[in-house]
Amino acid sequence: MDILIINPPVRLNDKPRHIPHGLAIISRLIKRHLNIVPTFLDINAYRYTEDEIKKILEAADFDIVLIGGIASTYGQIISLSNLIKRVNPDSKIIAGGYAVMCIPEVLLKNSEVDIVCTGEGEITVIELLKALEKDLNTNLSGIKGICYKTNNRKEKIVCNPPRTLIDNLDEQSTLPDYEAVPMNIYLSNPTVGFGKDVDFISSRGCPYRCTFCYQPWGHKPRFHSVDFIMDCIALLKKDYDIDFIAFQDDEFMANERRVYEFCKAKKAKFPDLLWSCTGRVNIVARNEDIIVVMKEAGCVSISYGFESGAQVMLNRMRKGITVEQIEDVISISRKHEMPVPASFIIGMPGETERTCKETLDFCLKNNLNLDSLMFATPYQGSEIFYFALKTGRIDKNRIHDFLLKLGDARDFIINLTDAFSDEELIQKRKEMMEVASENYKNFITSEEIYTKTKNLFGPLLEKYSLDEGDLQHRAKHGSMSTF
Ligand code: B12
Ligand code: SF4
Repeated sequence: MDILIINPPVRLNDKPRHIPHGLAIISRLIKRHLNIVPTFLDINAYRYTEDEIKKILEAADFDIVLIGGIASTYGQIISLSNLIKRVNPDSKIIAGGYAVMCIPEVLLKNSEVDIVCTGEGEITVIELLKALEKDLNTNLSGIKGICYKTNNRKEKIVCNPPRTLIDNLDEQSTLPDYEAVPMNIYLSNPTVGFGKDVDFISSRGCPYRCTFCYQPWGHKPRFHSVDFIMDCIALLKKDYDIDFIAFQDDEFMANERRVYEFCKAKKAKFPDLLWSCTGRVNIVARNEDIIVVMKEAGCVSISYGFESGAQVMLNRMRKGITVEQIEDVISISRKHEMPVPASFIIGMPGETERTCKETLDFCLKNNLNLDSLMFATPYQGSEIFYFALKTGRIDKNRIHDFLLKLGDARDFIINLTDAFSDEELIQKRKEMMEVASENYKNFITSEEIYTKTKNLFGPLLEKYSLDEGDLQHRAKHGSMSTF
């Protein structure tokens, strides 16, 4: 059985920076459990043209194609699946990942995809492939966690019961198949750090319930053990000589005890490796010690979602933090010379002129720029997605058309407020960003930013330089320059 795994492009206006973890995990498991070496077509890394993709598809007659990605890859999954069926009409296309798992029927009705994985892939994909290996048209009714077309008909879609989440990530999942993806490309385009910077996911799920966030992995986070993470770092050091590891977990700090354990082990085993992670305001605000320990263990950046400077908006988003806690985190970070990479959201339901002013005033008071001010975007599966459906902002009969528009949250696609017109909201964001940026420039000079960055990154800063694309990426997404 010939299997093709496709990683569709993400953020075409930027370089490829992020390993496709989900697909690479699946690749390793296929090798392990089916003894098949799948072909990995990383369109995101290589940015192939349609003609090139067509030639690759024509050169081999794949039986199974696996494709998946984050929210904004919905349109790519559809156009690629149409192309695959034109070239290999008998192949079976299986899709998964955030883009499709919560809207399987919409995808199946509007594309050539045959089967959608509606949850974690580890167990489902292997069971499914074992069944299809015997017969591509086998009966799939016994396989949990999938929706599929019966008799290749879009109007005959069946959804089997969901699969429960795996409970032991170390045992039931695995590290990504680094050999399958072009690590040279990913490692030469850093996300947060300098040098050979790799991203890593060490847990799944998040205890919080922010209304703009899709959280299919539950509110009881599951963690890889510290031993597992250390083994992975050892492998990444040995095989790729990495300089930096960026933890992209939903909430890396969800278990503070694990953070301490990780810092201890990391400091002892890989003292020179620098790292960054996701964090949460309420945790750092009440536990200053954790930032000290993390910094001592080589952490150079904790990224936070501040989201708003208006308490009423934080409450509406169910963010579970206060404006005072955010201020505490800013002063704690500055005290310990850590950057403050924070992102904000404009245009959540209930946003008004007044709440925007409160956010801007908050940034001016606390000397923050607003480089990462995102439009509230109802990505599939989030609570605001269902709000947009309920209020008719997304037509329930045209969900597919809406999903095709999804991209970066810097691009306006929908208005969830009652107080602003579309144009007013776009203009408001622009004004807020400009005023905050002017103020920030008066607060800190670029020389001071360089000195602070150098204190954190040490020799790495001299060993590697960032090109214009990296600097722009950092200013937009990493905010490493916000001290
Ligand atoms: C890294 C990351 C990115 C990277 C890109 C990653 C990539 N290579 O594609 C970058 C930084 C570019 C990014 C950007 C954005 N991201 Co992002 N990102 C993530 C992050 C942190 C990790 C993704 C990941 O690797 N997860 C780990 C793997 C193991 O999980 P997985 O991919 O889901 O895979 C499992 C299953 O889904 C399944 N599976 C996956 N693929 C397939 C395929 C098949 C065939 C099958 C059968 C199964 C299967 O099996 C896997 C193992 O169980 C997640 C949050 C998180 N911690 O997961 C957010 C997340 C995916 N991003 C999200 C969003 C909203 C965005 C943005 C739109 C935000 C923005 N500010 O603009 C942008 C999109 C930009 C653009 N223009 O496209 C949301 C998506 C919500 C949604 N409804 O889809 C998430 C979930 C964060 C959140 N909780 O809100 N992101
Ligand atoms: S935004 Fe962050 S803290 Fe909120 S639910 Fe999502 S992962 Fe958790």
